[in-house]
Amino acid sequence: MAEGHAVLQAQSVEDCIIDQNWGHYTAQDHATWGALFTRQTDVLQNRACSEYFTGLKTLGLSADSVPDFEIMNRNLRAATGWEVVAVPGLIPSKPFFSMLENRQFPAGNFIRKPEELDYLEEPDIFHDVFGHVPLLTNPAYADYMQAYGKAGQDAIAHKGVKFLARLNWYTIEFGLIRNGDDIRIYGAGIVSSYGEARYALDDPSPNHLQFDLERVLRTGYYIDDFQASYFVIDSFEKLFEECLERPFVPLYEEYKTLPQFTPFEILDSDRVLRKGTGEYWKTFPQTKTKLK
Ligand code: HBI
Ligand code: FE
Repeated sequence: MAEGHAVLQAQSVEDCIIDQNWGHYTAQDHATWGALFTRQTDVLQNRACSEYFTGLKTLGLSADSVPDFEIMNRNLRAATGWEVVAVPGLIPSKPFFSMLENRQFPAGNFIRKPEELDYLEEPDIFHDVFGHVPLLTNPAYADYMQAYGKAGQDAIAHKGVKFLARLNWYTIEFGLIRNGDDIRIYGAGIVSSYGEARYALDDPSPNHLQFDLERVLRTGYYIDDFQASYFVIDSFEKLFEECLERPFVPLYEEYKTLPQFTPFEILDSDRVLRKGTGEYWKTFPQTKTKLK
């Protein structure tokens, strides 16, 4: 997800894409991938949604080494026509959204250092590929991501990127989904985080609220700490119907004039699936960033 600072300034898609050059990864890089992969697949047991594990298998990812996009893309293209392309890091929103609209997912080409195992500012290949790509094998989620890219172009034209970034944050990055009677993780930011994968479901502190498009578009977020509230969708099909089968632009105009919400509050209009204790944010209000 984009909240880093070193954004490449290239505006065209071609100028953002680089060769992955799989041969450049060192033994340490492969070992870091393996350590993260092993730890995360273990902590995600009974926490990540079944669609995620299906995607991991379809892609053929393993702890053995950093994935080679050439090989991984054969499976991904066959599943939903998506492909992963390598980028040096965060890229401007315009080429980013264009890529998504063309079923191209930009993945950071670098992997974190062993001392950064638990948190890093900028999305690396582990966050992008382990976190985001498995669900791109799911047809409904793949459609959602492409429609999100398309909506991004309109958002740039109508100064609505702030709202769309919230939809990205509370679904693609930190979304929860029903799996039968259980609530499971699908957001890449949680899937790729050892701490948040446990906190989001096991810790009594966060609220679990039924996803609602207007509520999400009007709810800010902090980029540098765990969420105070998570939004739960019923399915990727329903997420797509609820969000992207209607024009967004009028919503931006309307919501700009209305009060925005914080992730701490619960509104009378909220469908509360689990009211949290809020304990985490009482004792650890460590956010150094402003509400987005
Ligand atoms: N660049 N590489 C990369 N990855 C992202 O997730 C990303 C980005 N640039 C912009 C961006 N995300 C945001 O503008 C959107 O998520 C709103
Ligand atoms: Fe991300």
